[in-house]
Amino acid sequence: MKSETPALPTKRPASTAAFERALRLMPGGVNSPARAFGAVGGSPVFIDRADGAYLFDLDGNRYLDYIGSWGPQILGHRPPAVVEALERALSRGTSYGAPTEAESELAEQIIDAVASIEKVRLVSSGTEATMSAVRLARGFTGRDLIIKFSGNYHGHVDSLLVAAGSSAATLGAPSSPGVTSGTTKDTLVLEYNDVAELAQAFSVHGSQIAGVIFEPVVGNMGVVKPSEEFCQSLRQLTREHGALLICDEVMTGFRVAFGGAQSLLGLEPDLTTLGKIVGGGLPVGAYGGRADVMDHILPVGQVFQAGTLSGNPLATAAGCATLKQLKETPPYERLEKLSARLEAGLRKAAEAAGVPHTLARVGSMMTLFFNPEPIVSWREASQCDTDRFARYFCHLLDRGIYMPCSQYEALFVSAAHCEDDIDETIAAAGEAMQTL
Ligand code: KE4
Repeated sequence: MKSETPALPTKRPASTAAFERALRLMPGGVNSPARAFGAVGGSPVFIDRADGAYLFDLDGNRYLDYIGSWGPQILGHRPPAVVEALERALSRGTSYGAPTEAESELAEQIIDAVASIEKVRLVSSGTEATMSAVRLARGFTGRDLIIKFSGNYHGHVDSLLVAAGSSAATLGAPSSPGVTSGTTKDTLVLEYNDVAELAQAFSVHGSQIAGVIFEPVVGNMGVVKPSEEFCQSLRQLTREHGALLICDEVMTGFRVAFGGAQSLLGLEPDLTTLGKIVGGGLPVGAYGGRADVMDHILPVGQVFQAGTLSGNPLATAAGCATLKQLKETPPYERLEKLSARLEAGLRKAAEAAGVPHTLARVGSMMTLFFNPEPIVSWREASQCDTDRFARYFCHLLDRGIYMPCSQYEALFVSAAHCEDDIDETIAAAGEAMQTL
């Protein structure tokens, strides 16, 4: 139901004061650089609470939320079923360091949803999931080389923090200091969608490649879709050379479809990594895939991975409730309608203002690029007009529309958004475009 149109947010004195305090305590005043507003300027908005499609800051301003916690909140904030599940779990305790049925429940839901996953291990973040999957690929194959792609972000894993996307690209640290050459010598970085380069890499290094990790729909250089030929080559070349194909679905899992991007692409990877939605807004990551590969993980096999809070009772309760709701009342058709409406409106707004742009969307994740070229890899994504993006972002924020604060991120529509919210966003974007 549409609430009253928010008054334009005044300046955000309470957030500004909170940021000044945070700056004295934490690097950049944040616990993840993606939140630092580094690419858009000004002080980050400090959130007091959230509900449905909305965020509310310390100054009481209301924002339509298109970050959704960077993906997890596909149902919107505080969905009743998730809140109730958390309250029930909390009444029984918070963490035991011993197995619980909830972990088996969540594992079963993941295995049921993602056809290529026969066994799964729960961890506490997407980074842990990708780090573990890469270690497993190396342990299973006995090989060292891992291929990743520029602009793909797989969390802050040392060996994968090379030409990384998301906030690493946003803040100019795609290859981070502190990651040694010894760590990254076994990481080959190729261009996304470049089939010839991929084939060349396998012709030269094929017998040393443990695995290829990629985003099956990229969210971390903005949204970039894989070509059909690229997907086919990834699967064929890895299979031919005995390397594992790792689909990093931390963002796309349960987002673009209940079975993830792989279900849309008709792809059967050897391993899949998950996060975000699978925890319903609480810390859950997961990696899973072929049972013969997963059984190389300790204590069955010899590849080590562990975690104090892996499968945490509160986090698994939120994850189980979220996946249960996504399965029983799938929001995907509604998300497609709302997202298509938003896409059409943003395109029209940019065209009306004569702003050079392209827009890429898969389901309820999309990116408006301030670049007229079709974006198929980091080569094009890195040429976007990020200054223009920053002005666009700030204009929308001042009108109560909270977009991801980087050109190299996806926006997310949630099941809590309604047509009026979309139309309000389009109107504000139309205004913003005229000022760019
Ligand atoms: P986390 O460790 O942040 O849970 O997951 C890392 C990760 C792995 N793989 C993919 C495809 C991802 O998108 C991510 C994390 N995504 C970013 C946003 N693009 C998280 C936001 C942040 O870093 O604060």
